Amino acid sequence: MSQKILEEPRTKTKTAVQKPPLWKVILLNDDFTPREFVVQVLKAVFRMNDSHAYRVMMTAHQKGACVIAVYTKDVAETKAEEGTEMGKAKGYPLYFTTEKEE
Ligand code: TYC
Repeated sequence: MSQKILEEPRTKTKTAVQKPPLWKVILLNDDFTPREFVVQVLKAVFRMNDSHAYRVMMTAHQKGACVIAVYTKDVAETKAEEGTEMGKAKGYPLYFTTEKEE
């Protein structure tokens, strides 16, 4: 009959679970993009409802910029590009940027 010998591992490995770093998407104000269009883009790209989109737009309008949300790097960059491109397609200087969250 075979017998299994159970041995304690001699070393223990601690595996630290790394959270992926998050990136902020930031909306920048400009003097030309119509407010209503900014709201439309926020709803389409960032899945915001009317009142949330309006509040974010007004914060950027009054303060110069507004953090919209945080995502993994790829998603943040893709969404920022999508929003910026929607403005560009209409000839507006609407601009979304990304920044690593510390
Ligand atoms: N400032 C713009 C206007 O007065 C509206 C606007 C708001 C544009 C927020 C960009 O991120 C922005 N028409």
